[in-house]
Amino acid sequence: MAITDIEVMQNYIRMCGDGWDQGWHERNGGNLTYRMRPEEVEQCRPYFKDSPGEWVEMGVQADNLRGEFFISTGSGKYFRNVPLAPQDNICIVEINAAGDAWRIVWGLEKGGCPTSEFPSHFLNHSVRKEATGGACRVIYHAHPANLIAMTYILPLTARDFTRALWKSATECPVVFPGGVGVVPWMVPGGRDIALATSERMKEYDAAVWAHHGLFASGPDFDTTFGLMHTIEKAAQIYILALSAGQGKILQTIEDDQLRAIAKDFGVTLREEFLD
Ligand code: 2HA
Ligand code: ZN
Repeated sequence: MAITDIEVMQNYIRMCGDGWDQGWHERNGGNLTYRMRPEEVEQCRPYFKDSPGEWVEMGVQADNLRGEFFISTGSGKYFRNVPLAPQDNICIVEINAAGDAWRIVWGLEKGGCPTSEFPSHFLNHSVRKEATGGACRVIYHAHPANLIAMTYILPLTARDFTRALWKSATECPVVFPGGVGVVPWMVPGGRDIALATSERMKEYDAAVWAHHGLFASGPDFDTTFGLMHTIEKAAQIYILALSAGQGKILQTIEDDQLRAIAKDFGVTLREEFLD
């Protein structure tokens, strides 16, 4: 028995491999964090280091994440390598009692620290935990090419992106009835982009980073991966249709058709995004 035989670790590792297989994680692109359930922490605790790492301040703070444990990809590590050598490419971090620092309790055996986007993940976990009554556990950042391409040709507003995506595939209004947020281009890795993203994540469960990628959130690995996958698939259809039609669209899903989907599937669309 090894820590990587524990179900939560297996599911986390599988998601990293799935993201690589989709082509969303060139080089060290993207990052994944999971807020562990207490029983998962107890399952993993026998494998924790005898002496954990030093506390490292994050530059951000969250009261509702004091004492939590997260699984995180490592900064500079490649998703491709996670299934091959999880112990060297991912880690488990503990958050301190003040909610403003982490320390490594397992993993990154050849050195390193959690993802460079840990401040963004951390604040997103905080606002999504609050917004979902504790249900949200996964924050996933990837670099899906078609969605990134859309950020060069559409106005960078939540309304424009949500409408374009909803109209690009019939399942979209059902999968993300609340729409997607948009963060303008910013320098990645720091406090400012973390704060800007978490502001969007108060309202949306996914946020586009202009010319960079997408943050998606959810209660479990399948739902979160599925949200990333659905958004990127819709973006691909949008780009394919515009490219094939040389910018001309002959027909699309009309607003009343979006309303009809919402009615039959029992979801509430963000009304201000409809005409
Ligand atoms: O981890 O994706 O945004 C590399 C990145 C930074
Ligand atoms: Zn990135």
